[in-house]
Amino acid sequence: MLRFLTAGESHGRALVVIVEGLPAGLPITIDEIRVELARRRLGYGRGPRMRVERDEIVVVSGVRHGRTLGSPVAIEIANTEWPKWEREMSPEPGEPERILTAPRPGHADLAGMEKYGFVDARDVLERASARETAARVAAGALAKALLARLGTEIVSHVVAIGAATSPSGLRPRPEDLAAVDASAVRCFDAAATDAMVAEVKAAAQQGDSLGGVAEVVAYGVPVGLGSYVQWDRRLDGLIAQALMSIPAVKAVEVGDAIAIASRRGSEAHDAIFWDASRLTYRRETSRAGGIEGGVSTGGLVIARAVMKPLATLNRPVLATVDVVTKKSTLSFKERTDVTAVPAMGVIAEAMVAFVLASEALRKFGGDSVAEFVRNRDSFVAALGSAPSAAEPPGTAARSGQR
Ligand code: EPS
Repeated sequence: MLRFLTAGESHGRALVVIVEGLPAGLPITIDEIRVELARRRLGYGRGPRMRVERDEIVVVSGVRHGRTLGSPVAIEIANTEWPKWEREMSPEPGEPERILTAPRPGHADLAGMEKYGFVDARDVLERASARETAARVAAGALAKALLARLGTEIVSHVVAIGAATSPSGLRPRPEDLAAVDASAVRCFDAAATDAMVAEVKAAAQQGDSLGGVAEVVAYGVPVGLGSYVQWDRRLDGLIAQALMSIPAVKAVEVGDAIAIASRRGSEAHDAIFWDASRLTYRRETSRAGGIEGGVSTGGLVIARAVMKPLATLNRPVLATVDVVTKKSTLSFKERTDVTAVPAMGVIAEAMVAFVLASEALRKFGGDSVAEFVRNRDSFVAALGSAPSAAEPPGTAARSGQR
């Protein structure tokens, strides 16, 4: 089983992630992790912290001479702003300099304060902050490295920020990722990039924030990941949970689900063809997002994460209540991003990578990467000789095929 746990507060000393269950012998470099973390900082509309903070990483365990050992991989990502926060965030007994008593509507502040019995919103926001996603992206870098052994590659791109959208159906391939990352908002279309930047500028001028949509596309996903046999093993369900867990994501779409809802069944599914030359089934559309019955079909896995506008505003206008005086007031003002949709796409890649890697390990198993890949190869080889319609079940063995 592959799993990861993160720890760390937004302005604490560091974030920590432990990834357990990776097979031994997986080549991984600190640079690969660093590159993914740097991608998460991209995007026009990010706040000032993205310019001052650096993601300094230390691989604490589980990797030796550029290969995993099969033991838990622990990674620490230092918060370089820590010296500024050391007093306010000290683990030693003491009092904060200032307490935040006017929770921000839409943020975890008030529900968290009531749930855990805090009067200082900082006790909530420090962990609820999306800073934690840096640790997820580090875990995702490991998952991507494992998937790369199977030839599985994952890309994301921004398809909407505010009212600006990219042309529908436009879908970057792995070789396009550098071009996507070069767009100011990680959008694959130049005109849409300009429109999105204009949206962000306009919102920024008014001290407001924006949401949007990022699409994740996974290429080369093996057939057979996930299962219909139990509710919590469906691949689309696992992907939806993983994406929905990203802060501010409030909806997830797999394939063309929303458009399909208003179509007839005859227009909603992906017809199946047999490719005799490659001994494989083929679908010419990917309306189901590469998942049928909770199982990957071998086609493109496509999911979209929908992000609400960030709850922290540079010009707080939403009414709230001071939790001490119970008087109406405006929420406290924090330094913030105008939008984080471009970064959310990178985090969504990491989350989808983690789910796919975890399900691939469940399907193929193996304590070393070599064993894992061998198991996949033997599964795929058997698929090619699986009984076809021309050869009903039971005849394959007789004809000498296995
Ligand atoms: C965040 C608020 C901002 C973002 C932060 C997430 O932080 P601060 O309040 O310190 O300015 O910059 O994101 C990150 C630090 C990061 O690395 O992504 C929030 O409230 O979620």
